[in-house]
Amino acid sequence: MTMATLKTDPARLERFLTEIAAFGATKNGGVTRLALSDEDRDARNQLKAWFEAAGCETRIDRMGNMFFVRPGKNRALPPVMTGSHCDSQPQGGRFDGILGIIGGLEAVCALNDAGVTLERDLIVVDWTNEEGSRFTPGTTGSGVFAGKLDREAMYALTDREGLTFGGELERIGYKGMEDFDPRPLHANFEYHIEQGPVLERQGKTIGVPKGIVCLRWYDVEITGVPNHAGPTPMNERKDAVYAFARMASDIFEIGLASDNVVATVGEVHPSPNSRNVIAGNLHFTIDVRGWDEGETDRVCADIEKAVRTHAEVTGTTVDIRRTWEVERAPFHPQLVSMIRETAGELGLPALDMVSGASHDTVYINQFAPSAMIFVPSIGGRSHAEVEETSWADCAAGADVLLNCIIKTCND
Ligand code: HGY
Ligand code: MN
Ligand code: MN
Ligand code: MN
Repeated sequence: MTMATLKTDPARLERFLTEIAAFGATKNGGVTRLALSDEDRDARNQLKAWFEAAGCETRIDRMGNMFFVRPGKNRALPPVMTGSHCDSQPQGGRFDGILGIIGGLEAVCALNDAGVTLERDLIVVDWTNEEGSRFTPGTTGSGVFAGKLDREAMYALTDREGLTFGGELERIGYKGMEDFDPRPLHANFEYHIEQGPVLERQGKTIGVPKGIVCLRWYDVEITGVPNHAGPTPMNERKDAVYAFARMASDIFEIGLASDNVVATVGEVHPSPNSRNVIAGNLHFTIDVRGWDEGETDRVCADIEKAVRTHAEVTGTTVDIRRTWEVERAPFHPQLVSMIRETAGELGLPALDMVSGASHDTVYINQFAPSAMIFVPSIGGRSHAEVEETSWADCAAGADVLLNCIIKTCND
C-alpha cells in the first residue's frame, strides 16, 4: 500500500469552492441552490465544464445524477467512486455537499498535474436532490440509483408550487437518457463537512465516522375548526396552532430526554395563516435520528403517542404519517481504517465518530464498500448561511481523499 504523498493545490481548491458558491449566493454569505432550480442547473453546467476540462467523461442518468469519469489504465476493473451533492438547503451553507464534489475535482486535477494514471477508473458524482428540502424525500438520486426509491414515484414528487420533480429535471436539461451503472464498485468515499461541533471542540482536523445514523421523517396534519379570533370563546376553540404548540414542546422534551436520539420540527405550515383567524389546519414535519435503531423507534413511539394525546386534549384530529425512513449505515471497516491511517501519514489529527447528518453514502453503502471523510464546521454550524470550514481544513480533507483514491484505485 503506497504511503500518502501526493498533495492537492489549496489555492485551486479555494478558487473552485469560491466560484461555485456564486451559484445561488445569498446576501449573507450562504447559498440557496435548491434541487433542480436554475441555480442548480447553472452550477451543474459549471461542474461539467470543469471536469471535462480536466479530461473526464460526463455521464448523466435518468435521475440527473452526474458521473464524471477519469479513465484508468484498466477500464474493465471495478472503479472507485467519490462525490456528494450540489443542491443546498434554503439559506444553506457554501460547503455542505459541494465540498465533496469539488474535493473530487481537485483530486482529478492533482493527479493530472502529477501525470498519474491510476489502474482503475475514478468516478466523481453529483447526486441529485440530496437535501430533500424542495422535493421530499432526500437522497433521491442516490436512492433511485441504489434501487431503494422508485424513479417514477420520484418524478411525480411536487414542490410547494406544484411543480413536479420530473418536469423540473427536464426543464433544467438534466434528465439523462441512460441508466449509467458502473457497478460493481471497488470503493466509495464521500468527503463532507462534519456539520456539528465535535471536531472543533476536540481540536481535530479529520473526522472518521464509523457510519451514519438511522433516520425517520414524519408528516403531521392537524385538523381543528377555523373561526374568528375575536368573538370565539377560548373554551370553545379547536385551535390547530394551540394543538401544534403542545405537540412541538413535547417532541423537543422527548428528544432532550433521550441520550442518543435527536428530534426536530423543521417545517410548520398553519392554514389559513392569518393573524385574526383561529387556524383550522396545520401541517408540520418531524425528523428523528439515532445510531441505535431500537432506541430511535422507541423515541418515535413516544412522539407519536404525545401527538395523539395533545390532539385529543385540544379537540382537534391528527394524521401522523412516517413518510421516509433510512436504516443506519455502518461503513466498511477497512476503508474506515484507511482514512484514519492516511490522516496519520499526513500528520493530521483524526477522531473516530458517528455521522449525525445523513448523506448519499447512506444508500451507496448498501452496494459498495464505503466510508466518509469529515472536516470541522466552525462553530458547529451547518444548514445555515454562516456555515464555514477553514481553507486549510478543506485542503487537509482533500489530501486525505486524494490519497485514499490513489490507494484504492491502485490496489
Ligand atoms: O438532513 C441531512 O442530514 C442532510 O444534510 N441532508
Ligand atoms: Mn450534505
Ligand atoms: Mn445538508
Ligand atoms: Mn372580520
